[in-house]
Amino acid sequence: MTFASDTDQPDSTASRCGYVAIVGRPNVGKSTLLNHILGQKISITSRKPQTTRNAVVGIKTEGDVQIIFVDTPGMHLGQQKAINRYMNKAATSAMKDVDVVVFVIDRFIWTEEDEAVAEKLQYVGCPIILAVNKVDQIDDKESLLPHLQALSEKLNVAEIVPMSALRNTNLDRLEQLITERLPQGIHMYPEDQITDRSSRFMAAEIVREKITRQLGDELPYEMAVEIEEFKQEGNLLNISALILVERDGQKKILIGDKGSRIKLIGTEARTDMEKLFEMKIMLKLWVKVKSGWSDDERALRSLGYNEF
Ligand SMILES: Nc1nc2c(ncn2[C@@H]2O[C@H](COP(=O)(O)OP(=O)(O)OP(=O)(O)O)[C@@H](O)[C@H]2O)c(=O)[nH]1
Ligand SMILES: [Mg+2]
Repeated sequence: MTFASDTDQPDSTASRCGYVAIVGRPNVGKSTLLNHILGQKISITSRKPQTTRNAVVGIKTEGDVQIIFVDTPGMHLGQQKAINRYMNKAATSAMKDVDVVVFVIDRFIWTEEDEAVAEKLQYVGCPIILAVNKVDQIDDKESLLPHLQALSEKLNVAEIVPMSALRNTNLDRLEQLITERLPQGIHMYPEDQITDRSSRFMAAEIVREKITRQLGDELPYEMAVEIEEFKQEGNLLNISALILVERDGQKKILIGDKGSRIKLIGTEARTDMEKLFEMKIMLKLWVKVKSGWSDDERALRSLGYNEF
């Protein structure tokens, strides 16, 4: 016999919740994948490697399932400044204590940095799903199959999913494979929460994205953004951001002819911020030279590159 109170109870065994780390070398499309799975821009992206600097959490809740994704900085070799060490550490640390790892690679390309990621992954205890991204850029689709076969022989992964983050191809399949591997449990975040990052962090990241997109080659990663003011007055959000560069020449490039470049960066950033915060924004940008910040542990900590 079934009593009313029994059937009214939510089915606790149906509820799933877990952590998923998105890892890989720089520029393979990790942040694009997170944004397209969430259907909202949480993590900044660009054509340039080393765009993501901090682990960024994106939360997707659909019915009984909550997936907590952690987008990570691309793991890289070679550069040895404090900022590079920070980024690699943030990525390595995000792999620990998750329920699933999504290892993203770019089509058939396999570099020593991919190899280094694969080596690190040998020590994670959870299932690894290999996401072969950017397949929209493969003309000869027939060539995909033997390649996937070779990867499955070489790597110890639970699943291999060819996909295109940018074109939303096969993302539902990836999500399904993730969901199957999540533990049962109650949800950690409210249904409508999409990230654990603060509005200030998001604002700084938007400015950094616009600079990276506009000036990536000319300002090789030697730039940081600090929010100095973040204040709401009525319907207006006042944001003031300080852009730190390493050298005087970089400041000139960033400001541009008669301030044209910085103005464009400001306009683009403001548009994105108005969308994200659903409010009118007054944005002020300042540029300051602070040489050595990217190799100075203390300066990094004061810029928020300290916890993961
Ligand atoms: N054609 C194509 N381009 C893609 C795809 N996914 C990402 N990209 C592009 O690849 C570039 C890098 O994407 P990101 O998402 O910033 O890469 P990432 O792995 O997060 O890079 P880092 O943060 O530097 O580690 C961007 O120009 C994206 O538009 C895809 O499926 N197809
Ligand atoms: Mg990224």
